[in-house]
Amino acid sequence: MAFFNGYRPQQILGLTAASGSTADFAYGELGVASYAYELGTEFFQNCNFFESNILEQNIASMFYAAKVARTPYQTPSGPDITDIGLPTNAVLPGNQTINLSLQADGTRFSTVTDSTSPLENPRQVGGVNVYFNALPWADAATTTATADDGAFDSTQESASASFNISGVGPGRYTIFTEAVGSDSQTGAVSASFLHVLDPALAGTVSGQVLVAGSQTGVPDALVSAGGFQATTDGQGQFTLPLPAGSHDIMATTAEAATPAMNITVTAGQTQNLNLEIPGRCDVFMDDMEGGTNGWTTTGNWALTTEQANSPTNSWHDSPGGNYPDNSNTSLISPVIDLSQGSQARLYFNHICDTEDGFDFGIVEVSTNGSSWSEVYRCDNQMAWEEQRIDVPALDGAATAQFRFRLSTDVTQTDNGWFIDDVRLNISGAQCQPDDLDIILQDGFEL
Ligand SMILES: [Ca+2]
Ligand SMILES: [Ca+2]
Ligand SMILES: [Ca+2]
Ligand SMILES: [Ca+2]
Repeated sequence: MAFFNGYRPQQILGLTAASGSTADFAYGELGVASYAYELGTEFFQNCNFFESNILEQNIASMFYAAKVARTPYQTPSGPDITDIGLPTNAVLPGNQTINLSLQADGTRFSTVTDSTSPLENPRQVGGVNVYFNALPWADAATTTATADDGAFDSTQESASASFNISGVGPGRYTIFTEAVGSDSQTGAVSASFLHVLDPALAGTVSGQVLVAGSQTGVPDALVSAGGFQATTDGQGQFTLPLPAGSHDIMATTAEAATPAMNITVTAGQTQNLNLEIPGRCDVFMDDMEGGTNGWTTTGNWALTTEQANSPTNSWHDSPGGNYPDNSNTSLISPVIDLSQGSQARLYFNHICDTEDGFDFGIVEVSTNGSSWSEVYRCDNQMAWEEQRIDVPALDGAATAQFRFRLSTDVTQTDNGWFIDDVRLNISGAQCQPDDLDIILQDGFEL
């Protein structure tokens, strides 16, 4: 569970003695394995901060806790299935093969209880099993996957499995899959739906996902309508059977999304649909090597060569020493026009060398230069790291700004906050297809 949120796993006594808690009751009276997540940075957390930071950091861990609840002391040491690839989760009935591509990962298990040390004790993946519409422990028929590189002999493996659905009638089915360690310990069960549609009541949408304004197909894009979805192939092509009727269809990549509204699907017919994905572009970018570049500051913020992510400069709140107590100083971005921008996202690299739990680096955004909303905070982070923060509050803002504010308490100081390689990245009409900086998805650049 700690793999997902980076929190430190420990007995509750390691933090504070708390007898009579719900953990005591659940374990003592009911024998239920019991955990508490100590969430957040304050007892009364700001709701926006909770939703944009704490929830995002923890939801995957909580899903995992639910997935291993049946055998919580055993299952987590087995390898996990990290991806179930299905070309489409909706098909028409018939004698056909369903192909799955699966990723298994044994590196998430660790006995390290110190959140800053590397994980250790990875588990070797010994196999991957697939079960059609039955849980593994329900005497289900097993389909054994094969390792894509020929052998299950390492801690991370790609595997493929296929099974035939001849004779399977219309309905919604569940494909369960689990990885097995080389020590025979099975990991958490993961699942995906397979919809077998009634051919008398279903049609098909088929087409291509393209980079806007081009003929370039987008591979591995998700095309979805409600719970029905297909993934594009290497040329951006997809085929998605859907129930007859009107559908809002969405094409999504890691970086952008585009809808096609009110598409009518007619039973027994195939309809062509191409979807154009808008590009993304940087509207602001600074590696701190070209002077102040429109930034303004309060307090002692200055360009420094003490530390840098890109050689040789970064911004720093307190050059030449530690920050003072009771600091409240900011590095403020220039005003940026995002009136035609959407899905705004802020990237920056930083060292946040502050007193753990008491002094904070805080990122805030504003659309008017006077009221600011917190979107991120850090403390006690001693090495350079890149942060990516979705900042939807800036979408469409004609006068968008963000700032890095150092806030410290009454005692104990540290070196402070270093900021480098900042960029503000958006989607939407502001990014024209002929823009040289369009980035469609990681590793795919025009
Ligand atoms: Ca292998
Ligand atoms: Ca730099
Ligand atoms: Ca302090
Ligand atoms: Ca300093």
